[in-house]
Amino acid sequence: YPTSVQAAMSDERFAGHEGEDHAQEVAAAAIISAGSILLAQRTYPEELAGLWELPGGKVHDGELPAEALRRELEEELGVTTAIGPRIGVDVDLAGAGSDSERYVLRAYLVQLIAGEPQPLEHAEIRWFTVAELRDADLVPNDRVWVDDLVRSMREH
Ligand code: DCM
Repeated sequence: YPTSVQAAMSDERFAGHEGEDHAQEVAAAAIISAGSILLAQRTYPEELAGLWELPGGKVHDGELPAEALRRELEEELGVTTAIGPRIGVDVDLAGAGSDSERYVLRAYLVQLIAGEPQPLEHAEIRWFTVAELRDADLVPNDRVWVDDLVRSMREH
């Protein structure tokens, strides 16, 4: 390679593309209304079936996270939504894919614009109060967000 390209290849920004920066995103929705949050009960895989989650899914190639989340909520709940700011920390998903790809799970505050939420791909959906959220059987990844969600629920 020419010297200029070699310099670029040894640059830490270049090296970064093969490491930390490469995680695929899973986007999840914190739908909060009248002090309650809408959670969905998973049907798969076996170890997560019956547990409650913030609905959402994988961001496809070429999609922005907000676009992906709007699509997933249309598919899963049959609703039109507006995606707001991030809430809570990034969660590393070890081996969420069938490949060796790394995934990071991120939550967003989401507003319902139109439609009545339905469990199109979940066993059940239900509105949880703060007390019910604290008591809920959440998927392990989502448990880290509970305090942030409660704070936001108390503001709504
Ligand atoms: N996931 C999660 N919490 C959420 C949404 C998803 O832990 N609120 C995880 C479950 C899967 C991965 O993200 O490992 C992809 O989700 P799905 O199987 O729903 O596409």
